[in-house]
Amino acid sequence: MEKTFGMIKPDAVERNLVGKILARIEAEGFKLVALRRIQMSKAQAEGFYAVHRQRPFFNDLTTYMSSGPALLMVLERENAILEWRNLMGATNPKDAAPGTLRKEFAIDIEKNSLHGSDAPETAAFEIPYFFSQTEIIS
Ligand code: IDP
Ligand code: MG
Repeated sequence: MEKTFGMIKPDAVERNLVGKILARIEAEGFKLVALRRIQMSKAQAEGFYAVHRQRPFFNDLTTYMSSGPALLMVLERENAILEWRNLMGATNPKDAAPGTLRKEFAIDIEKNSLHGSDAPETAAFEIPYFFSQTEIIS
């Protein structure tokens, strides 16, 4: 069983989409092994997205991510990292395949409703960025 880090971003929490998204996650065979609702600080968002520091969208992205509450999740299933990326769909909802969560819910390339780790090394950074070992219960 593999674990990945996921988020329901502020744009989706604000539009009351949490229940619909969690239902879909469970229906697709993921187990929610950790869950928390927070509003991250700008500094926390900057640390989380440090890999994107040089990108032109970094300041807007970290402002948006700290603008309201988000849901933090650790998801577990076989091949969780790839399967969660597949369920989310492409970063830009215009490119997201039918049936993906971003196709259904995302507003635009920035406010794209969901986050997911993109590789094992990323999950290994992102999970402990927000969760302690005792909060993750398989
Ligand atoms: P990902 O979330 O699909 O892994 P990344 O390239 O890692 O996509 O980008 C992180 C986040 O930054 C995206 O989910 C989105 O919110 C935002 N983002 C990515 N590219 C752009 C862009 O070109 N303009 C504005 N925001 C962007
Ligand atoms: Mg990414």
